[in-house]
Amino acid sequence: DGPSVAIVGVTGAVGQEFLSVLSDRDFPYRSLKLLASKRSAGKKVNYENRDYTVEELTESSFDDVDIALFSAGGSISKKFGPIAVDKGTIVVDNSSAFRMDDGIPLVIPEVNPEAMEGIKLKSGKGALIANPNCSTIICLMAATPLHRRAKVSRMVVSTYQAASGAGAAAMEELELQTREYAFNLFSHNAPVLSNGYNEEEMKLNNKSVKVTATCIRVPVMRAHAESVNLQFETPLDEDTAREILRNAPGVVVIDDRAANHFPTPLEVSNKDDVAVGRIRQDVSQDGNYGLDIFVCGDQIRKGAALNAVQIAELLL
Ligand code: 11C
Repeated sequence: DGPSVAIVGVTGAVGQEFLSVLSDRDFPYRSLKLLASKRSAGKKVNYENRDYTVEELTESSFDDVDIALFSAGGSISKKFGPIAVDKGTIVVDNSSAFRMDDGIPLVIPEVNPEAMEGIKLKSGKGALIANPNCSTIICLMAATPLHRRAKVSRMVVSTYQAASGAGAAAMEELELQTREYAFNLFSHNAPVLSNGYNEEEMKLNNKSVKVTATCIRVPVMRAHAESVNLQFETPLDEDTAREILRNAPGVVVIDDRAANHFPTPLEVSNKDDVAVGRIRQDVSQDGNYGLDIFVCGDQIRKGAALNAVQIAELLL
């Protein structure tokens, strides 16, 4: 009969995608609660042939909720995440609110499912699990299988990010202002910090691998693209890397040099898999210690909703 599930922020771009992904993957649930701000409360939603009314998120929303998928922004997560946990709910949070907190697992199921050890449904104990930033998920889906073989010591990442990362309103704006956007791109809208990097670029940072990133917003609807330069501790040639990526779960290789066919944001939009191509030896590095790859992934799906639902599936 499955767990009782709540979606917090159901009217947003990721909230809506939670519903599609749960349905596509036949996620078993006993009951479903759709939560949003007061403004959206009362809206009717038909989902899997049942009528639901969106309810206002309040402190008593989590009585009898086993799993809550949150995507309503960091401040809502900070306030209501701990309230839900106190009620015994397992929260999968898509915001940046808890990602850097010690003791809160930050999980990509293909990368580190073991981080969730000890978190159990129906144990009576609530828990928080953080969903990583979308650019990070998409990058690591490709970089981790290579890291397992040859240990990445440094990464240079340049992103080309879709409007969806800035929410449903930004997607609408892109649609309305296509002429303006179509001939332009701009530095990511996240605040710029005193070191000159913006917050999105710093989110790609990690203690064990040196990372420098430049994040750019491009006039694309819902899939991010990333150029990633990898430096390895032990040699890795491009044919081996291609083979490793062909066998990596959640990854497809599109790397047809003869046809000049490589990953594009449009090709991965609404798809679950992250696509990798342009796999080549970095000629600026001696030996086989460097590779360049180009990665594309649907921002709302693997970058947000799908990853969160996969985390929830690990609990079943
Ligand atoms: C973007 N990656 O494309 C952001 C959106 O840390 O989860 C998601 C922000 C985050 O703008």
